[in-house]
Amino acid sequence: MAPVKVFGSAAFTNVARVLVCLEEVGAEYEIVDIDFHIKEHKGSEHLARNPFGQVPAFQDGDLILFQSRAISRYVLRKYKTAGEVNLLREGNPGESALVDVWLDVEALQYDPIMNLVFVQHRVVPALGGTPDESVISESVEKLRKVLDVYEAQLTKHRYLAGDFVSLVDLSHFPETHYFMGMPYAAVLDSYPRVRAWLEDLFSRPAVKKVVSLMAKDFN
Ligand SMILES: N[C@@H](CCC(=O)N[C@@H](CS)C(=O)NCC(=O)O)C(=O)O
Repeated sequence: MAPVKVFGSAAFTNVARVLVCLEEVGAEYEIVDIDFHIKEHKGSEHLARNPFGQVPAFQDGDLILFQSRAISRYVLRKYKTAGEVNLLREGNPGESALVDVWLDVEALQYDPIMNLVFVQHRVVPALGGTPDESVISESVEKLRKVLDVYEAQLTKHRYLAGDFVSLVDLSHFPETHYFMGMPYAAVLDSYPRVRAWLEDLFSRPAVKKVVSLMAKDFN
């Protein structure tokens, strides 16, 4: 069977989210780079895969998908029987609902804040601009409020959705990986449970593998 294809390089956080799921389940996959310098992501071939002209896109035979969290769910469902991995907790309606809840928290509360900081700290200077420090400090304040909630949840449970690792935890790693390399990462020191959770997350072989792919692509 031909390996599934992921369109977009690992350095993009939304691509890395899909890759870590593929690594967790041990699926064979091929990364197809999309050249942003020549605006390949806005070309008709890529728009047929992702009508918003973004990465990732994903192909499994005739099936084409976009939206990293939807692709991640597909990957985890498709390969669920291949091993012990049960990162969606399907089969247990309560646990899988908690995975949905906390995945929404990641997508709607955590990720937008992290993305604002990333854009100001890394993207704006790379494009020759000056980061807007007020956007960064407002974002870090908002992040503290989210981390207060995470710290409370991780005091009750080992992982965000409960006492089981899930897509929720994995989904946090790409933006957090970049954030941890920034000066603002010191904010995490006020949250010992969050720190311990991140240590656990970043010790996973699948996460380590994708971190190495991200570093290769970023330079
Ligand atoms: N919600 C989408 C977001 C995808 C997204 O924002 N991708 C970025 C790269 S991480 C992108 O392609 N940006 C280029 C653009 O928006 O033109 C997902 O989860 O896949």
